[in-house]
Amino acid sequence: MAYFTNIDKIKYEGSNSTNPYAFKFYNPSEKIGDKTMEEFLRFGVAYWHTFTADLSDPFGAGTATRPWDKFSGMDLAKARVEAAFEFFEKLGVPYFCFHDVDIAPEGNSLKETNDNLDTIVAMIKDYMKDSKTKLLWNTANNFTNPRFVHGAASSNNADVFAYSAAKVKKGLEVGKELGAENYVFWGGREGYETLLNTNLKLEMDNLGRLFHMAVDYAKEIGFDAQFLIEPKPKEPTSHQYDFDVASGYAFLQHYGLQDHFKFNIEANHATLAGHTFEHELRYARVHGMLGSVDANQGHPLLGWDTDEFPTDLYSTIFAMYEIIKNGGLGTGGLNFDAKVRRGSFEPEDLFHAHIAGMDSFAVGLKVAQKLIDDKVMDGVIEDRYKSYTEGIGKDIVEGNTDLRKLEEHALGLTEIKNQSGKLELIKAQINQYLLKAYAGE
Ligand code: XUL
Ligand code: CO
Repeated sequence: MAYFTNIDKIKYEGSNSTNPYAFKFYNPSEKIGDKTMEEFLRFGVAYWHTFTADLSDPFGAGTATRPWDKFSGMDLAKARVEAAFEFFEKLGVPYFCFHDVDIAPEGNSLKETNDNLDTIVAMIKDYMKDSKTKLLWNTANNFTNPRFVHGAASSNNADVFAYSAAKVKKGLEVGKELGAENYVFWGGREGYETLLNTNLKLEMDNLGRLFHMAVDYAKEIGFDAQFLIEPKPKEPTSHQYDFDVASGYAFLQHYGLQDHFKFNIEANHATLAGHTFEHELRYARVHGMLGSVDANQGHPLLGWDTDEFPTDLYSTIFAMYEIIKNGGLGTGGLNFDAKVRRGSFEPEDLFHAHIAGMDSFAVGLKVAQKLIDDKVMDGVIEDRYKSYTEGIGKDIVEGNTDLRKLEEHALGLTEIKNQSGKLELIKAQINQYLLKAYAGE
């Protein structure tokens, strides 16, 4: 059955197009540097926001009108698969992502839940045979059900630890079955509400234990997806253990897991942690830990995870700068972990939202590549740090000095000369590059 009957395949029509169902900047076959846009951007649709969510919020009921909502139970799950593959095809996206509970309803027992999953996974596998859309990643939702009230792998209750482990085990099997290129761990409940009743050390140790078991099991079943941790500082917990990339990286190193994981970085999680999106990307990149991206944006006036579709072009430029410098995302991609606003409740809005996000990242890619080619930031950076390429600076970075020698150097200085950081010049140049890209220059 078709669900988006009034919408044809979305094509690239260029920046002068007035067709709302066309890409204005995302031209999949256009070469940027040594890759096509499609190869670089590796877009993914988030199943939960696009096919499962009803747009409810803590203050009000769902508003979404979805043609598949006339079904319920397993029929609804099947209708969503049909709708999803029609959507992927029409949008021309190479990837999708899901949690276990997004694709199949939970049963009355774990066994029944797994049976439901098996049925839908088999259906998805069938659809994937005739589709170009692949699974970027899957994950276990170990946060929604009331059993996870005190956490999942970090719960005080060992039975809940076991239940979480069982869901991760099934998730790895499903990922293998569908050829997932990555497997994500987002610890929505892996944190605490208050320290007053929390054994922080045991909870973190247990989280480390679950990750080790997952690494071992994936190896055992021959599932070679890249494992990804998705940091978020808070919400729903008041403190999440994978707070940001820096604390997540420390965690991985402490538990000897750093060779088995990379990070899935979400823009809105970065801003919740008090960082910019590009800070998290840079931090992961320079440590060789940048794996994938949840592409969205927060609202500057709201202090929670609003998961808006990414339309801020400065943000997409700075993100793509990091991704290009990383040599791309490897097996990762740009998953739209983003939802249409509660007022954008019509099915068509799902297309407008994804087109907006894809076009915004296409502009980001084009501008970032030009900024890199012309060394707009890199030239300034090279120049700012040139004191480390000769003399005492060279000795410092090559480890040929010590405090005594440095004191000797400092005592001999008559004048210390600093130079401008040129921030306003760089910002003006970025604007110029952005506007030139609009003009197609
Ligand atoms: C929640 C969030 C999740 C993860 C996957 O903030 O980002 O949807 O991406 O569990
Ligand atoms: Co996310």
